[in-house]
Amino acid sequence: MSNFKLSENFLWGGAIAANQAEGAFREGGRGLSNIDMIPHGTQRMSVKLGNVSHPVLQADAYYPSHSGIDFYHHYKEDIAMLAELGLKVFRTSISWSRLYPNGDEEIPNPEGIAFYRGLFSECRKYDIEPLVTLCHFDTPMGLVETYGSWRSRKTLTCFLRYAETCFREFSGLVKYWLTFNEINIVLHSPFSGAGIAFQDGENRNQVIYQSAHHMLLASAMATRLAHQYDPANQVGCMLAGGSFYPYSCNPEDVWESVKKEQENLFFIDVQARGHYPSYARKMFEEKQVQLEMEDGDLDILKTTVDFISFSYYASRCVAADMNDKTANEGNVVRSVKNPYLQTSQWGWAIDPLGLRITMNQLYDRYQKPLFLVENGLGAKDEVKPDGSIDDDYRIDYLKKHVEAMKLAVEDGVDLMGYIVWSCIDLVSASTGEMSKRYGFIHVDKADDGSGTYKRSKKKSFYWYQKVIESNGENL
Ligand code: BGP
Repeated sequence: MSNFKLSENFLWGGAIAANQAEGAFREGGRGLSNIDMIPHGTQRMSVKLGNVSHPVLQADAYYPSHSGIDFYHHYKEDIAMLAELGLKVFRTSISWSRLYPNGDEEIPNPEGIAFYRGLFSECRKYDIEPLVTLCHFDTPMGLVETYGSWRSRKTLTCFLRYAETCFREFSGLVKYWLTFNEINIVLHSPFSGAGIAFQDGENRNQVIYQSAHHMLLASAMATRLAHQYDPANQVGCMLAGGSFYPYSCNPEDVWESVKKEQENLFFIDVQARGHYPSYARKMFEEKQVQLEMEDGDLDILKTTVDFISFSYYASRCVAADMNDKTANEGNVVRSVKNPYLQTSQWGWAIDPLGLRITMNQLYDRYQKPLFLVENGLGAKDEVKPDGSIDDDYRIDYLKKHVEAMKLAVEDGVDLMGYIVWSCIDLVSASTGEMSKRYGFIHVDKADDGSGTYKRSKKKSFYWYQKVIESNGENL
């Protein structure tokens, strides 16, 4: 156990995302987003991965994002509870289609702006700093259908209009921004990650990396705009983190882990360093990708982010021959089972030391402040007859990860803050379930959508309250 003390202005936080929490999918003038098209159940994966070329809403399917946890109507009550929890920072995202219902309008929807003004003002009322992601997996369906989402530069133009609206309208209320949540997830889950639905016969790598090029341009241009609007604005990129371990010390396995690490960090390399990495040429050649660029694109990419944010749930493990190993099921990033690690009920490896490793590696590579904006345990909770929830397993997971995080800071990593996913139960991004719960606050809603949406505090709520109060001393 470390005696090291975190700085007094360390940002302890909790996170949610619009698409998993707000619900009210057709209220306040909001348009449909890609996530609204992803059903719960057997069809989920094919839509999510982009294998359905033109997803449409089916009358007999259940779509968890349509109701979320109804944060849209509960936000005042929720923020009051988060203030009681002691949060210094609250991470959420803006639903793009609430501001631009189709995505390509000239003028934003005033009701959408009013909603987020209300939300961010509510945070400020309690001295909670909002950390806002512009695009947490949701892209307006209008842009998906009309332009093929990020494969078109038209989407980049629309995104910049949207980003500028956010910087203008929420100026003075928000100063910490993230451009794209887990930008590298576009490789693994293209439709949920970036609204990319494949058409027959396409070179999928070409589509993904061309779209990524547009997203990287969008991120750099939005960063520049944010700084122009207000020099106090700080903008980060966001990585689905977790180092890739080699399965063994066989150099073939080690080389595989180097390649996977590069593939994973490719996007952040551009956002943090301002240019395509040295390994990009060979990687594109192998994947038969030929990027279309316009004059000036490489200059645009030179605007880099202020900080590197990342999520950490688990480390990954890879081998040269993945086929003769047991796969680590349940995670969108392909990984083999690490024989040294236990897994969660959803098969995600539990590896607190992996957090220290990941943080050291990221900081060594980029030398920019890090911000851990998602860490937590998805688990089934039991509500006892008296209404209490004893989630000691969640406390145990978080305690070990906070300890590892503190050790990494002691190692010399510059870390702005630690944010738990999620402060309130919400819809799982991967499975669409409610029963994969992460929160300190329980929400009475089941996988089929039934429930009262009533909020109640779990045991972990009181634990995290003490952690924040003691600035990470009382674990
Ligand atoms: C990250 C996403 C979040 C969140 C989290 C937990 O990938 O940024 O949106 O959902 O993972 O994953 P899941 O909900 O699939 O358990």
